Amino acid sequence: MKVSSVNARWILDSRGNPTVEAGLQVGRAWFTASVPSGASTGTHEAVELRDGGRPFHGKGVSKAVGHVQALGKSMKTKDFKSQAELDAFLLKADGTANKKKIGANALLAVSLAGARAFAGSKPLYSYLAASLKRKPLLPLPFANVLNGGKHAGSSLKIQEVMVVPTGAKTFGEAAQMVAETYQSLKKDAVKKFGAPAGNVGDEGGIAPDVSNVRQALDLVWRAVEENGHGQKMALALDCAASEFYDARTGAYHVDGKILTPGELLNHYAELQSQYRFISIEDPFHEEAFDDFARLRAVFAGKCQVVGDDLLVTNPARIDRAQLSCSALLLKVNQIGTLSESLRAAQIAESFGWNVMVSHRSGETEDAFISDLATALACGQIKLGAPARGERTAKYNRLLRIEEDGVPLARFKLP
Ligand code: 2PG
Ligand code: MG
Repeated sequence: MKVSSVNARWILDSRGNPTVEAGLQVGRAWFTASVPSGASTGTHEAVELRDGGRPFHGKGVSKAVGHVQALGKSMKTKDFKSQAELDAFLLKADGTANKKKIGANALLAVSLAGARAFAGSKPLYSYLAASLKRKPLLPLPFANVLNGGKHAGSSLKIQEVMVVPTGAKTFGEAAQMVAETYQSLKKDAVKKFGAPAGNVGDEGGIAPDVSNVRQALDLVWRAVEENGHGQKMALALDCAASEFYDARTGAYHVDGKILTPGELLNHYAELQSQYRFISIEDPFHEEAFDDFARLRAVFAGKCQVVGDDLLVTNPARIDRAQLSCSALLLKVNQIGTLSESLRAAQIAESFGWNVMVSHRSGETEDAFISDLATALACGQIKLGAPARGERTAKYNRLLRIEEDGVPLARFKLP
């Protein structure tokens, strides 16, 4: 791949903050990609370079954009043979362990645009699947229909209540089940809590002012059943527990209680036996490898334990967590290049874990992750509610991929 020109710009993300978009020109065609941004970020994520100062309340990305332009100059003398070669070039240019020199946001924009350039006129998912020697498979959506934590202004500490259409035969059916559930949920919440309960959080899920996760789960499950989907849908949680952990006392402030790690584990076990959720993400704070491992043992054969802030898509942390998790949450911007993200997935799979590709709470219209999850054939994608353009872009891309005859994954516990 000979790059003849590189450009970069800031664009707005779904929260109204600037983010990086890069474009690579190969021959006459331009290939672009943009970068998402988290709110409940893990301490060990690669550095998202922000300008600081007054513009955009410190969140400007003009330095990162400048770095892409500078990278572009040195890329023009090269002929990249593979994604691995491109990403190795990017990593060398940065040279730091956490990408603080050039910024993971700058590197990722180039890395993802590069993947599109390598794919050329082929659909991105089929190019990526071929390069991974995998048969494409559409992922099951993990749809965050009720937002809490840092993504909402309610009292709910648990960040995400998701529905998973485990019984769907096609992605179209899966998306329909999610959309029907979402509409009922909104109606029910407004009826029960008043009009503001229908307002949505950062990921498009409703954000009623419920004070504990039981109320949230009851509300969501009722909407599932109203549509007759009770046999074909399951629940899932992202606790994002670092956000309600008090490092000073070692306790968790959640669901109106102050709990020790052991009490929190019992709380989760009780909830799981009642609501049968099949996936729980970040149940403890981001350094709690041992508490994760305890929960994983308790939930074996019942519910996957997903590491997000604990793992930050980082091969070294995944290695350390072999007994702590049973699934990896894969976020490309946590690590900063596509090649490292793929390596993270491969390590997770070598442990027998599941892999869930994920969006961020701050997103753009770029649906790269839909192609990535399909190419990895990992079977799971987390993509928010079936509402708001930056979320529906991912659903809609998967609906279009389905027209190529790609089958839908079935849920399997690790
Ligand atoms: C998460 C994500 C995405 P954020 O915690 O899993 O749902 O949120 O992007 O804010 O980290
Ligand atoms: Mg998370």
